[in-house]
Amino acid sequence: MITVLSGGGGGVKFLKGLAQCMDPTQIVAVVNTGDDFILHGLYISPDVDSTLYSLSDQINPETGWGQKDESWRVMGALEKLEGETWFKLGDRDLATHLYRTQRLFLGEDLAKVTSQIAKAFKVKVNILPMTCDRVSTFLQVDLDSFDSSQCKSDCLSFQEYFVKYKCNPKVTSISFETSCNPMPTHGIIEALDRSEAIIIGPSNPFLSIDPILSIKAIREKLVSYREKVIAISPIVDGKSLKGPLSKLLIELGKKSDVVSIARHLSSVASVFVIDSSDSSFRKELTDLNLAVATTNTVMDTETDKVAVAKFVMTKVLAQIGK
Ligand code: FO1
Repeated sequence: MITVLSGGGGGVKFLKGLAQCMDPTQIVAVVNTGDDFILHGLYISPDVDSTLYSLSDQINPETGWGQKDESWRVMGALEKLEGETWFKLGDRDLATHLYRTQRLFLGEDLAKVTSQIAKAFKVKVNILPMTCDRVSTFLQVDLDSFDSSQCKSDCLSFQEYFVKYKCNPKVTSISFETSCNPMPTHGIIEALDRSEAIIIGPSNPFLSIDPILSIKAIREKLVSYREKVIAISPIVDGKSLKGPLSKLLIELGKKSDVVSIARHLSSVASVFVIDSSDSSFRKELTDLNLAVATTNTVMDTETDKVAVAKFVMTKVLAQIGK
């Protein structure tokens, strides 16, 4: 069994490759829900949905989110009503949010609803939302750094920061808000115990992985299993391929390079997979008590995804004696 910690984007690409090079029923994906929010009264879980859609070949390849062959009639009608259309929900995608919201309303938890959607989409990987409790990512931002005339507060929800303000605000800090002591979804701790390796996918460590690690029981398990935790770098040649990671690193006072990412994850991971273009940082990474494996980590095509997964499952697992 292999457990992968993932957000949307790079983590999902890695999972797609992994599902093609091992028995997918032996993969557990622990997915970030810090981006979840309620809009139009609907519960939306973007990273869970990107994982479901990608593993069932339904993802929109152009955007990397939402479903392929989508239509936008509801958004068009909503625009006419001058409703909120900054977060685009396609007609087919809306069915997922309607279904999830209704099941949650009837008392089922997020994990159960996710497994029902996975079954309908014929996804064999076990997708577990990191928690069924609410944990929400918030970003403290500098209001002078962007057009904030419509902005009511300097504390933005993840989707306001990411989609509404297009990652333009300068971030000063990130927090994970919850009203309880969030518990890992049932099955996560057992999966971490039983897994040959735990892989931190190439997702944004601050926005996608940290929310998962904010759940005390998960972080503690990773620290105790550090020897079998492998992190894949989301940085290639000193930059993030997509998304605000590079900009965020600078805003948080760090350098945009693999060393900053490694430093951030070195308490929970012992092996770091980096792109060949960053191999000159090997010495700095080994000084952080990390074993380093180098390959091409860019996953543009299905072949690339499988190649990265195969590299991790053969060379890297051998490196940790599995
Ligand atoms: N991202 C955007 O940049 N613009 C959107 O309008 C948008 C809509 C959307 C709808 C459903 C969904 O599951 C994801 C959506 N995303 C959109 C992506 C989402 O904001 C991010 O991918 C994740 O939250 C970050 O991993």
